[in-house]
Amino acid sequence: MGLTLTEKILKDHIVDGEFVKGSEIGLRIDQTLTQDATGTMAYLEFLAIGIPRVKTERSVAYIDHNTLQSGFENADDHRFIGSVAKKHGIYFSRPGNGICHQVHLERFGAPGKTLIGSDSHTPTGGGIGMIAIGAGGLDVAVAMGGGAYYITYPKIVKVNLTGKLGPWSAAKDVILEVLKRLTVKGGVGKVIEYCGEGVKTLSVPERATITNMGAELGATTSIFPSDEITLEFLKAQGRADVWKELSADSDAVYDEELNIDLSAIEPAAACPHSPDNIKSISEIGSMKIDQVCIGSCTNSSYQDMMKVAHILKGKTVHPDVSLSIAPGSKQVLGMLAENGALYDMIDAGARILESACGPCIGMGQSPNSGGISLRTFNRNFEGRSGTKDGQVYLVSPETAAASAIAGVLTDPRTLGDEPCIPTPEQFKINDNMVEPPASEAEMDSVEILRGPNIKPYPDTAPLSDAIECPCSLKVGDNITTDHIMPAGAKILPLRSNIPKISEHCFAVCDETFPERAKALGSSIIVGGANYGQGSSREHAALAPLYLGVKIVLVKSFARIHRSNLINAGILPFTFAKEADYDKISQGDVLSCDNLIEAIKQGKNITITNKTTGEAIECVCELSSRAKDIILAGGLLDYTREQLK
Ligand code: MIC
Ligand code: SF4
Repeated sequence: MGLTLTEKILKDHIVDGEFVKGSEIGLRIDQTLTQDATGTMAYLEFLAIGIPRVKTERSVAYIDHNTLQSGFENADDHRFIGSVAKKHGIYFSRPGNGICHQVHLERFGAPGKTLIGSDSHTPTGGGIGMIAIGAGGLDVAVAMGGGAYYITYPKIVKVNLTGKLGPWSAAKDVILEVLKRLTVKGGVGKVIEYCGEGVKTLSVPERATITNMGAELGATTSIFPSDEITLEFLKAQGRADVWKELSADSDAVYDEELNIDLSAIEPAAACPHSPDNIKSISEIGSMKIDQVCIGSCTNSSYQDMMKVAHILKGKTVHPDVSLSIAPGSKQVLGMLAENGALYDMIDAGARILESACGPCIGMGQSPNSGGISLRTFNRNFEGRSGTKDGQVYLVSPETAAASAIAGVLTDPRTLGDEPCIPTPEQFKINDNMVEPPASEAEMDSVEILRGPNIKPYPDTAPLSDAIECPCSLKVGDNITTDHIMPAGAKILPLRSNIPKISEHCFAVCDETFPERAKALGSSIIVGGANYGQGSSREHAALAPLYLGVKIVLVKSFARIHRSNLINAGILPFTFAKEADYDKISQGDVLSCDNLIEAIKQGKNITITNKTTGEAIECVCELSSRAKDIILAGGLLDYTREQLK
């Protein structure tokens, strides 16, 4: 029986566990990436593990999220990360060099390699045939130290692409179609593998847009084959040597299949407030808009920007619209400056932002009250833009630029002939903003620079045998990590200070939560389905840990957040019967005992609602490694024990 592409790469990298669907496998990790918003914590954890030099083939620390320096905090974090990188063998991509996923694709990624990154959009690397997975900072720290990264052996979904995109339909519209069909929960426990004749009609940046936003499906990752188009891209990046051809065997067996005819794809938008709330542009109609933001790791490639410049050339942004553009990397921005496309953008009235995440993570450009914002980004969760009642629509760069001129949502197919923008024969290569690490001989003399806002990892303790405490918060379905631990310009600078950032925990749902949880000392959170979707930020587990949360009991979890809870030593329980969700109200006192034995033996656990007297059966299925992590009080304690 033939193998899927995913299986081929996993087989090459498995170091622990059995190659059996649904079981846990440990993977050797070739490359890691971090960004600054998760990076400070990841490097504090790396230092706490105590390994002198990274053991990966390539580890890169990017500065791209917290680039708004309105106080000392972010600048201090950047210096800290830079100093750890220099000392411990990590390449350091300086602020200004670009968004981690875009730069990694351009300069470091390689087909057939494994990559984990402390950012949920790490699957962007699947655009060149990598198994690239988003993970918590602690998992990345362990992988930098040479430890395996553990995933559940995934189901593999074949997306069979046929045909060719019509004029002005974009890769973004393809992934929006996949989201429409599979929803934000549809990818959990799965790898999405793209195959079929349509693959060769898509350039690398187009493929990367699709794998990037596979994160919104909840998928473990997404991947494209590595073919002659991948080679052309890598050649143009001066990196043909890392190319190898990779594809699934013709008789590979998949768990699920989906067919997409590219020629039937229409320009579409994800409507507020979920990336799977998809409508076609014609269905929504010519809605008046207030803001357009172009950029982010989903849509900020050279080709995306050239299309935008072509649409803006000689025009003026509509007087009622604010247009901002953030090219994805220094390479992209530099090439636009050199060929004059940047002039066309500026001349049309675009506000050019630095090559960083910016508005995507609420770092500036929050829309006006109730404002309608079109964004080429990947997430439109409530409040993420920084404006609580902002209405964010996710669209392609083509739709965004056409609408910025018209002042209303506009189908780009009304623009006439589409320009042909091929992959450049040669990208402009200058890695002067990537600092190599110190040599082994020099590393001891590098000093780690720690600012006053950088506080240690919260205290942990081995699992207690009995827990009795109130439910401090009850929330519904599809709670995102942006609900649990919001980001944005005011809160992101606190990422290195868990006590401080925890004061904002669940601010989107209930501002009184942090104080209440702290006063209770220990408590339990109850939630609905797909709890913790979205970002990889382990702060969504560390802030609850700091606030005394012992158990999170929900209908179902998103993958990365569940791992982050386990890594933080918080018990991830699910209801054996979903209807039991109704048996708990906020404030009820919940109790369970004999936990250690139950966890060790993988038995269901009964929680008694002491307020109502009702019994609630809970499931806590853990691999044997996850059991040991939970019993030890979290991954940090577990790893330290292992190293002893
Ligand atoms: C995001 O897009 O939500 C982020 C900000 O990139 C996060 C990481 C973070 O919270 O720092 C992600 O996607 O993992
Ligand atoms: Fe940055 Fe936005 Fe991409 Fe997250 S999704 S890495 S915030 S650009």
